[in-house]
Amino acid sequence: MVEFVPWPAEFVTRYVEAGYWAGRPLGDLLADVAAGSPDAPALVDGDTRLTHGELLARSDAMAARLVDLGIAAGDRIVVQLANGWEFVVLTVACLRAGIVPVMALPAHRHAELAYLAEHAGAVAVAVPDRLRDFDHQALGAELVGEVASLRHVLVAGAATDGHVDLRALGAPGPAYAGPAPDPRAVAVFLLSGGTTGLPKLIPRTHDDYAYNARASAEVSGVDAGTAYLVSLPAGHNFPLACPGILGTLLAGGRVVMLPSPEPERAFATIAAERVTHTAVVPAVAGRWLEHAAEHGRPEPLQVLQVGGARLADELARRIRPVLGAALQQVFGMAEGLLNYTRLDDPDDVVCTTQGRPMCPDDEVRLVDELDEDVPDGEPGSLLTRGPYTLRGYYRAEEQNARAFTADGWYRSGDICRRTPEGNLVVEGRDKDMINRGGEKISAEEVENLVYQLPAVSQVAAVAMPDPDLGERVCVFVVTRSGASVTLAEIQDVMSGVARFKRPERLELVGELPVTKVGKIDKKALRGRLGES
Ligand code: J2J
Repeated sequence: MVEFVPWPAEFVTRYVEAGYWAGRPLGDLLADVAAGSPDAPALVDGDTRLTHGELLARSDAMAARLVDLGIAAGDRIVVQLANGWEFVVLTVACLRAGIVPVMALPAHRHAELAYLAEHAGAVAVAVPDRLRDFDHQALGAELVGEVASLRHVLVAGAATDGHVDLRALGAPGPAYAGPAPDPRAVAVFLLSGGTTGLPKLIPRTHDDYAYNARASAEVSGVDAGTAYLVSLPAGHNFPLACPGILGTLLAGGRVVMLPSPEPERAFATIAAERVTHTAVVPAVAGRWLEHAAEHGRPEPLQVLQVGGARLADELARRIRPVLGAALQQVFGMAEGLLNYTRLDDPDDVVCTTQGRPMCPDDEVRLVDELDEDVPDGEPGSLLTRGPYTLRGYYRAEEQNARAFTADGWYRSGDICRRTPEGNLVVEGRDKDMINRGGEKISAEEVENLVYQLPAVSQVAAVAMPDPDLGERVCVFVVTRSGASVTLAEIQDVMSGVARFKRPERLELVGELPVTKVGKIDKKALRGRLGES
């Protein structure tokens, strides 16, 4: 079994007794649904349509073939797939056989994938053949040459060079008949939003993730009649399990996969597939509002979940009138805690708050710098524990000492205020992260990369406000005397990481401001950006 920081025994007892942890692996729960309504539609990707029975059969066939390849329960696969049926079948196959997917993003490049494969000790990487002019299959081959544990490249598309054809693995065939995984074991690894130089792995167990998905489905009104559209990258926690793919499948509903949230195609798909629910980030909600104002509503959409970054109140208020769907704000994190506005909340709550915890046993504290609770209504830094919130990142003792209190509270780094009726409003953050349209970027990671340039003496990455994406990355740079550096050179030195992390503005300065304790004063730097 993969090691992770366990919940203390008294919490385990509490979560089991309250019924949050059902003691069933996710794959078994999905099999129950398939057994109960085998002919109900489960998955749509273009012309590919699978019922719940067919989805399970394909996943079980894939699980059997993965095992034949020598991939065993507890082994890790780095998954970097576009939103398509292969993503869902592979994920379910892994859940059935206890193989643990590490959820990477299509935007990731060599640096992230090599690190993830190495850190997780992955035996395989699953990639598209090509995507947006990038040869993922070639990158996969490179990784196998570099990372000692990696043995297989699984390719969704035209596999070459002895790589494994993922679509063939998912063709109907003999089903996996091995043991089901332990419900307390890790089911998937998600990636942390990133405040450190390298992304951290978030272990989610079968018990906690199944609860995450089931309870989310209930809170967002997802049931057997739901058609849920996935247009955010499927490996993100939000579209994967809040309620996303897993919550919809567990409820007996139908999942519709689309590679991007581009409004024209998304609206056409919503109409053609009778989509009832979907999830977007605020930047996408903004584009959908613009599109709808000109071309009409995305009918028959009923519920639009918006989360991942702060939704401006003005935008929130336009959603129902312009898009014709109920808004549900989601303030979530891959580490666990999910806050939702409820579908029967008054408009004011839905449009001006980020909701409240999903579970009665979610514990939330808002604290000051000394970890003392702030008075009611005052902003404080959010600490949380609960039945689906991790107790530690995977193999990250040093970071865990900083990211968790001694008694197991996770420090989310978000500054929130609690309204008198108990909803949270996100007011800012005290973590060194940039939130570019919902994609999280660690300032430290950017800085480490920029320091590779010999001309750079000092660098600070900060969020610059942006009308479309909320924030973009700006770097303030002090060069060595006589040296110079350009934005193009900085972007170039970052060519081995996801494009969304690359700075989009460079400010050359003579020196960086420092705080009283001698740290770079990023607040002052952000202030300067606001002025220009
Ligand atoms: C402000 N900040 C928000 C919101 C997340 C559902 C929804 C989102 C995520 C997610 C997720 C925010 N307003 N509504 O996993 O299941 C910022 C906070 C938070 C961080 C977590 C889900 N919703 N955020 O965004 O792990 O700073 O998860 O701590 O990617 O996003 O990022 P991530």
